[in-house]
Amino acid sequence: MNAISNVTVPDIGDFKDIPVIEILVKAGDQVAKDTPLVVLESDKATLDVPAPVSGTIKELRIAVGDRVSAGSLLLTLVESPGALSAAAAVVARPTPTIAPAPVRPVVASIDSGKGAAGLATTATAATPAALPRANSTPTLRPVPQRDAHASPSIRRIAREFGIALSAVTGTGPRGRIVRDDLHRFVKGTLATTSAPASSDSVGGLKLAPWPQIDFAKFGATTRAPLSKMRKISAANLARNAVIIPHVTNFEDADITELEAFRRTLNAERPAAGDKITILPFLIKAVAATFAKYPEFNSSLDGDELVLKQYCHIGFAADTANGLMVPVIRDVDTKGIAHVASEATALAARARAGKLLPADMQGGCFTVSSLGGIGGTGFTPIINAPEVAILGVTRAQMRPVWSGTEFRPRLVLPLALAWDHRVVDGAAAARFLVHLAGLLADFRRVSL
Ligand code: CAO
Repeated sequence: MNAISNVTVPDIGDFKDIPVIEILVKAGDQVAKDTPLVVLESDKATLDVPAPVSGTIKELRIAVGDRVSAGSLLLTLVESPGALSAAAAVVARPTPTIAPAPVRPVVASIDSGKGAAGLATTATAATPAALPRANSTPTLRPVPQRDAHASPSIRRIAREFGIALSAVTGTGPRGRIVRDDLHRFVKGTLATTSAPASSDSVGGLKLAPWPQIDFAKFGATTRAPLSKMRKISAANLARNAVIIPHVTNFEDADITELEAFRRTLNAERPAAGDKITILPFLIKAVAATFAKYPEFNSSLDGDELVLKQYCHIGFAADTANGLMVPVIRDVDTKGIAHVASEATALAARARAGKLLPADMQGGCFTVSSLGGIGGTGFTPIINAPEVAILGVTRAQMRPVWSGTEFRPRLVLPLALAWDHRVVDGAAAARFLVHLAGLLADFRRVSL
């Protein structure tokens, strides 16, 4: 038969008749030695009463709000025959991890006299490895309340997880932060899918937690898991959107002549397995524009700008698994038909899920074309560490004023999103005007 211990308030010096502000366990919970059981609060400090021995909580003898002094009975506990590690112990409410409480032993406080209990009172309490032995001299060192109102165990968990308590809303008495508040905060932070681990890890920004909504309150819903690909691209896109100061410039390119040329080319090569679309012309025109504005073919690396002597251009491909960006290498050395066949092959492999990591690496710039689908404009997110991206939508015949008359022209809407840390608006406008000029008269690409 295992021994039953009465866990009482240890000798807490001058503190008398102080309230129980939180009970961290319930009957039936298994606790390891030093697991915090009850939190007391005096005028000067918040104090954890840890388990003096490992065991199972039998009966609680106090309630939140009760006032206690040294010797007051808090709960009864059935001692475990063997030592129960903190990791193995099941505590009342699931917490991310609960390490043994840092203990500053006070006095033996269980009637069975088989152990000693202590109070953890400071946010800087010793780690378990550094604890005094159970029979060492009892001490109690209350410290003044910090800005956030929380018990030592809450402070310790917050420290372990790098949670700034000032960011947590306390729902306990007088705004005290209790475990449920920490759980809610961690859940909310994890739910911000954009944040890799915590909101603080995104460039030091303190983002508000993602809204927790019970959608079922508003109507029927179903749930579908995100594909692995979508999760990866979501994290990258969110990082890029948050960190890069994006600006987007717009321009229209008159591609009437280019479209005629494209049709001629396709008519000349009926046996070719792939059709030449506008995409390879866009990719070649970007490569030619790099020659004039090399800062667009660069990447930020700390305080330095890496200017690339190569020209690898990626294009966004819409696949069933989400967006992928295969890269065509050395675009500046390849002809239109070559770029077109590589784009067709890469897009097919992307849709078949057969791209290799190397197919998506080394890009200098991305072209994102929604022209095959429609739309009049959009502002794409830069594919870091590139410094700009071109968004293209559907070309349309429009009446364009020539100076003497309106003429029907095929107009291609372009949007250039660029990183304002690297380039300025004037440079971006020049880049885009030059690009549009090349598309209007493609012969100039070879100049
Ligand atoms: N204006 C008018 N027509 C266009 C056009 C444009 N800007 N772009 C393409 N078209 C036409 C093509 O010429 C083709 O017409 P035909 O069949 O009559 O020849 C048709 O639209 C379909 O083209 P496509 O989309 O299959 O081929 P593409 O080379 O233009 O694009 C690819 C290939 C892989 C870029 C495209 O299929 C794709 O996946 N686009 C989506 C990219 C995306 O999702 N971007 C958003 C990301 S958010 O930044």
